[in-house]
Amino acid sequence: MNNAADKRLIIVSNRLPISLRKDQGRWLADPSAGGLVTALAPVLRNRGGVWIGWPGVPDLDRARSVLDAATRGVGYTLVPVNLTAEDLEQYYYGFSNEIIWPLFHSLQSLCNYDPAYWTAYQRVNANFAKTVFEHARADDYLWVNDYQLMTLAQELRALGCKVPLSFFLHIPFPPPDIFHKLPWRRQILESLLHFDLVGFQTQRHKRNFVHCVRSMFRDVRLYGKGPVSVARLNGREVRIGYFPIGIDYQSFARGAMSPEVDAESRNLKFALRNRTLILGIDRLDYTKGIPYKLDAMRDTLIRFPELRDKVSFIQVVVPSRREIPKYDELKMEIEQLVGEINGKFAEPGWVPIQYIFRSLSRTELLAYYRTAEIALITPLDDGMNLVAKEYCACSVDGNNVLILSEFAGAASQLRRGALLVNPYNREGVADAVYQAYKMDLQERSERMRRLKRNIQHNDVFRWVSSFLHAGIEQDLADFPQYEMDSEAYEEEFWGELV
Ligand code: GDG
Repeated sequence: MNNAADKRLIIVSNRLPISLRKDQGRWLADPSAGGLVTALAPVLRNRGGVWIGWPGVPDLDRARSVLDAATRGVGYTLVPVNLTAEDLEQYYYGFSNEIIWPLFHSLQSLCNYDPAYWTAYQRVNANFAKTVFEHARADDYLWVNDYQLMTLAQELRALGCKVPLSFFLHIPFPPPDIFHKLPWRRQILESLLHFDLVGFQTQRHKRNFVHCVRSMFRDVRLYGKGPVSVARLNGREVRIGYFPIGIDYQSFARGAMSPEVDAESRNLKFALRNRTLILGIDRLDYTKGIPYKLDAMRDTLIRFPELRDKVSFIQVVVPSRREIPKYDELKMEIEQLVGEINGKFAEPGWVPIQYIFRSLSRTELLAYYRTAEIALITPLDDGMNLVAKEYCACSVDGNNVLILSEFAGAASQLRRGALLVNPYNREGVADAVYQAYKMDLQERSERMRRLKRNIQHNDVFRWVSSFLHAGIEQDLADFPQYEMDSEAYEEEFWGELV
């Protein structure tokens, strides 16, 4: 492998980092503003880079000229991959989101193992591989993102691609008892082992992957401790590591102090009549545990009646994947529960749960983060959960309380500052809400100080450089160690290291 600085970077993800829309018959491209793009854009610009993915519209030919213009705007090349309506239905909604998504979040009973989905998944990964191969040069470094593209390396190797290939999984990797339910388990593992580096969010997910590999490939040999290990199999070496994704801390911290957010936050406080705001923000997704959270809020109001009329719980649900029937059923379940709880507890001038079903503007989002005294983030399973980190970065007063599911990847990093809960334990969550409500200022400030320090230090820029370093550098002894709470916690909580 060459020096890291020599290599042009090619990022591959299901979606390009832009969203296309039609305005009065004309296509327009808006750049995405997520943390991943913010962190990767400067690297792509400095090294010269390419981002390959689906532009988000089925009609590729007409969108092509817009992409060329967007490429000039972002400073690196955007290369589209076409997806037909059938591809979208079977590869994206089907295999990726009706099989891998629930299975990898350990919700295997929600999987729909339709064999046609697998065929489509392989076909689309092969299409992606063709486009990548056309654009890759011998001295490139390729970074593939996420569960939609797990068989890409195998397809690229079959085409004769020799460039170093890295893969990062943003969602959890399940333990063997769950993973083995997948009818195509061997093919997926074999494909992943064609990458040179396979990265996970946490040590636990890395360990699950290693256990699955060991259980299926008896002659694999594993070396090394710490964030990155090496697997030797069939004469090849694959690095396997964990790299907890971070946020662009400064942009959230500064944004939360901006005059617009300040004004919005004041309005919000006024509207809530200074009641304690408990905030939940989640995509509409069954992994986020929203109905369990609502049950816990009901339990809170029953067991701790002194909180009635003293707290307002705002649950923002951001629309997502409405094409999948399970998501629509979930929306109805949430709305019914909100109705039931409000019907039972509301009083003149106070409604316990305010439910918002739409995407917030960035100013609104930051104002909610800043204003909420307590955040209640209780996914049933989550790769990381960036909302938890963003909430802390926006804590301008520095005394807000984060209640976090122990099954969010972020929990291993944030356990010392957050109140960790089991989202299935309704009473435990209610106790944590009460504890947060009662917590004195000194404890709140101390906890938030720890959280902010950790999140600021392990930001998204550090994530990008550590992942690139692990994929490109020869010597793993040079690998920067994460300064995290996680190691001891995961050892003790989730068993022995690999
Ligand atoms: C996957 C993994 C992993 C949310 N509501 C609004 C809004 N958001 C933004 C947040 C945050 C992002 O969406 C959500 O990120 P999460 O990490 O919480 O969740 P997933 O979308 O499921 O992401 C996850 C992540 O990948 C990264 O590796 O952490 O585990 O599942 O950035 O700010 N943004 C705006 N309005 C909203 O209403 N503008």
